[in-house]
Amino acid sequence: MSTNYISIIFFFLYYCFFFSFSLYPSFSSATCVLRCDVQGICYVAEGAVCEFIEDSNEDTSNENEHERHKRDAHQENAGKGNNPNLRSAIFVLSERCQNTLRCGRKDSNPIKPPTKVNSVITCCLNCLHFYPPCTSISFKKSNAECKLWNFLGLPFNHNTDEMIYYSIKPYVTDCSQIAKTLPRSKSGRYAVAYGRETVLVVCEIKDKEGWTVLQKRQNSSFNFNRTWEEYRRGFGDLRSDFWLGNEFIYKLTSGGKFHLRIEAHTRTGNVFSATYASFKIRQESENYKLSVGDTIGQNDDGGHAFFEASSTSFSTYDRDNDQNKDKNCASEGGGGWWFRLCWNSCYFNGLYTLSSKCDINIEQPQLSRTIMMIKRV
Ligand SMILES: [Ca+2]
Repeated sequence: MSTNYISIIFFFLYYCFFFSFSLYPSFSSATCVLRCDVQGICYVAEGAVCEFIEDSNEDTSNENEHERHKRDAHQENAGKGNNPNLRSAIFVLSERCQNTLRCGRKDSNPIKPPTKVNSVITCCLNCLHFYPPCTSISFKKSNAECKLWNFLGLPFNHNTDEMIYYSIKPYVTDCSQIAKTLPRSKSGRYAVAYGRETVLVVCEIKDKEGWTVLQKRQNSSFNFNRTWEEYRRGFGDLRSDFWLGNEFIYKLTSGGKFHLRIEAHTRTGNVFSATYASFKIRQESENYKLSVGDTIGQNDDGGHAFFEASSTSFSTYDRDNDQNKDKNCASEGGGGWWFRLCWNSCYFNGLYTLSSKCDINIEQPQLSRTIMMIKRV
């Protein structure tokens, strides 16, 4: 199938997506869709509700932008982004963040110095231009100052009468699609579509393959002994230690086939890793039951130690779904996981200091950092 046909299908799905939202007046009234053709000319999509008029005089005073144009000269005819497909995005008027993991935290500085632009649309276009890492904009009405940000949602203590915040609504749903659509993308945080929401995820991108990170721990200091609700919604900080959230993992993995990749570092400096042929979890009413395939990597080791068995339910200290009648495995070692009979304390979310029972080869290591990530296949 040629790229053009794929683009047409994308646009069709995209419009269906948008018009399905237009059934919700409160949402559509805050939605503005910008479309950019292959010549890089952008316009407001038909049927979209925008509260401002596009001004074609883009700010060109920024030296870095100029340098970027020169560097990306071969893409000039296709617009200013990494890929013309991704220049078509919905900017959704940001709502206040209630969940800092989903929305991302406001970084202390914008991703580039503020610029003066002619309109908020120009500011949005600049964000598309730098997507990724730009995922949202702020536009100050009084002095037309445009800032590009790497977070989603309106920050707290913010006066919306003076400022406009918009977030991008992308139509990529995971890091695999980002790596394919954006050939020069690097590991980092990206915005992906998640039903009606836009969420930030962490992508590990190697050899043009994108992995969506589900879990990351860099040391034992951050508390992973959390409630069912916290594991359901996700917790932590995408820039350091986090659990992406069972509900998100369920919805993501139910939409395709994924490989799972895990890596565990021990305190003694060893690394255990494995790639599994498949990974999926069921919905909450089925306790996010695990379905994981066999390991497939050439140099896999220790993979068997991390999952007691497929078809085990997720448990937390306040929700016992394991098959041990005498106790709650999650209460014993801390943290949420897919426990069966509690013999495995080598799971990634437990108390690292109690993980000495890990039975990986002949060693009995304590974990020092771990990562779990999935790739669409
Ligand atoms: Ca039990």
